Amino acid sequence: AEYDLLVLNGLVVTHDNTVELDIAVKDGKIAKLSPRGVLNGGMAKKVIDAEGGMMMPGGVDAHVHLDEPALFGKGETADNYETGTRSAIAGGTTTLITFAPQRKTEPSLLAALAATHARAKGNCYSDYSFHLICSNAGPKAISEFAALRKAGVSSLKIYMTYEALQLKDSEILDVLFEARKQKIVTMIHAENGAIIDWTIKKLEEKKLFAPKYHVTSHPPVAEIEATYRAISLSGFIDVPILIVHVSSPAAAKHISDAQRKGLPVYAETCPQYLFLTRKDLDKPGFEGAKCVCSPPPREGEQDHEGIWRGLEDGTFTVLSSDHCPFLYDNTEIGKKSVISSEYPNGHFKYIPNGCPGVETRLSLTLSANRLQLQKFVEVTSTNAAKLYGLYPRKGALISGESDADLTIWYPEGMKEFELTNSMLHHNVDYTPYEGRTMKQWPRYTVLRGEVVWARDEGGLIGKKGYGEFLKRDVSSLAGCRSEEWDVENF
Ligand code: DUC
Ligand code: ZN
Ligand code: ZN
Ligand code: ZN
Repeated sequence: AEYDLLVLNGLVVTHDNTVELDIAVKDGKIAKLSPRGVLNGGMAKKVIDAEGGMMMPGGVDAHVHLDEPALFGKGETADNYETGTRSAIAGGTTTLITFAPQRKTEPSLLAALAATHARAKGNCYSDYSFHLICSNAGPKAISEFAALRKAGVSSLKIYMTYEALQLKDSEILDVLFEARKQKIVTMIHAENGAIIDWTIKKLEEKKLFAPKYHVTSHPPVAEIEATYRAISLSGFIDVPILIVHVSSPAAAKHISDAQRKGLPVYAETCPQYLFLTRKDLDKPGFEGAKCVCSPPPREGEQDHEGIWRGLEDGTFTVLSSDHCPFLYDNTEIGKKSVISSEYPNGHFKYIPNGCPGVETRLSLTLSANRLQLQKFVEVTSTNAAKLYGLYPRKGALISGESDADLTIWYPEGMKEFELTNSMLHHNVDYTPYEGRTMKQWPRYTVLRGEVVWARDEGGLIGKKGYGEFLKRDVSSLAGCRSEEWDVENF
């Protein structure tokens, strides 16, 4: 046969177009996009009839934690590379960029990269790539940025909070200065660690320990101040940054102001900041622990509205999951470790920070029916590929250039259903979105021409180990404003 796969009768939606086309796939690549009637079933080994459903470039989730140690206490994330990438493809996401964590006691970033490769290799259902988490920004780490680029890593994450990870402002400048030279995008967790620690002490003095006080202990000002400081430091060096997991509309305002001034400041938000609020943490007993993440869900609808607007108006470049899964009912790190005779209902500060969401990111957002479809593709796939140097191999459907990664949705009129954790493919004992009404779910996921998810025909049919490591190039979105930077000029 001329082609390996044809997908017929679908509505192709990319970040810049919505058009009825048929798709032909050959050797794992998009070979042709044709008007109806040109391609026919006889021309390929396999045919999918999309029956009018939307076909989009496979989801790219650029913020996922797999097989990582917890940030405080004992234990690690519930998902490893096998279960996390399995969950991704069942939710329509074909590429993950996960984190390779460097510990403070480990001076080398390359060592952290090698260790992460060993955890991922042969275990992945989806394609994958890594951001390095830099928590020890000493001379050794800084000297390795050039080698990271050669190894296909063009982004780093740094933290302004958490004792185990936090960098001082001078260390942040060291990172940004070398990132500028090596054309690396720096992702920043922008929360003021001192404000958080101080607030935790005040809550403890009043014996307020319930899960909902996690929200109180991470006030908007911690996020707003750190966001403005991160923008200031990156503006000083003139280097692109991305503020990760923005939850506060007031922090988003600092970001859009910086963008209006022409600074290369990018931002990310996540479904938890569109769908969860403090109320989700304010439940009887320990239940609220299921929605503890940092930054926390904010107060209410007006916050959600501000974040949706930021997606619509381009303040947010990407919508990632920040999938950071921990078991609820677990003795090492979950409920049983947090509840004690001293804290019979637990203590919020010992709850690991993070929610699962790699599988629900696309469906929840699409089901909300709020974003224009092309904008949805842009923020859930295309922009992540562009920002992190994977475009147009990923995030696009360009013949001869893009991998044949597709998320194919049900045609109009799919029966709504209630989400339950038992439907999901992660290794977590809950979803924060239990019981939500879903209006869509991927019917098929295709990765490099192979059908890896067919909801009505076997479900998960991809193979562990099929996922490949993706070497990334420089960002095609983000760059410095001027070629030269000299400390004398500032
Ligand atoms: N930061 C993340 O990126 N994920 C989960 C917890 C956190 O603080
Ligand atoms: Zn973070
Ligand atoms: Zn809402
Ligand atoms: Zn994260």
